[in-house]
Amino acid sequence: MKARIFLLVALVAMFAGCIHLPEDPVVTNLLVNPSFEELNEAGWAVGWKTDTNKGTPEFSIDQDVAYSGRNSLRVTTDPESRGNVWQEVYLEGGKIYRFSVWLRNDPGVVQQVIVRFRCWEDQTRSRQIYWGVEPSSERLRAFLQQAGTSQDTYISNDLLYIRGKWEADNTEWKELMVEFEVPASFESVFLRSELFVEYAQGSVWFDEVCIETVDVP
Ligand SMILES: [Ca+2]
Repeated sequence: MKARIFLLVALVAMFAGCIHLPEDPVVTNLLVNPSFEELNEAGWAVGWKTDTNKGTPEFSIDQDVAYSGRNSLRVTTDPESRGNVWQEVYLEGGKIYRFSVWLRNDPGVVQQVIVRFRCWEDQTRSRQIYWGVEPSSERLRAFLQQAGTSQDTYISNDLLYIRGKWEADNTEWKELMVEFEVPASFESVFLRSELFVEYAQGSVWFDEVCIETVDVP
């Protein structure tokens, strides 16, 4: 009997040990409120900010449309309007990151959906850090070759962009994604990810935005 109890205790201890193995794969999203589920008293998503670049874009949380959870972010514009919703995070040097977002748009309209990435040395934004495609100690390196045909990934004026490439209906959820490397020459950098909708007639919904580290091969 004692031996059985000992065996049982040993098995429980082993099992408990397995549960807490540190190498369990866990996706750690650096963004706050990435699925737009947490709302403030005004009904806006905690952690996200907006910029109106031109005209009168409308920003709201849609509690009837979602890729995951119950809510999504909705941006409604017209051909004269341009705006973006953004959030900032610190990234560590010597690591590769993946940004991804799910989106869909109104049927019957041509959409202009863009994600722009801007980076600074720190939160004071005293020195901007630019993007390139070659390994460099002074620039973030973007990996522009992406699987799938529903996006263009490019660098313009030293900034990184992903653009939805479709021009017809996109009532199904699609994913935009890009990976990039922060060189080890930086201890850390401060990144702003901006979800743009510009000069489109209608609405675009965003959900499940993610910035996570990718294992270096
Ligand atoms: Ca959601």
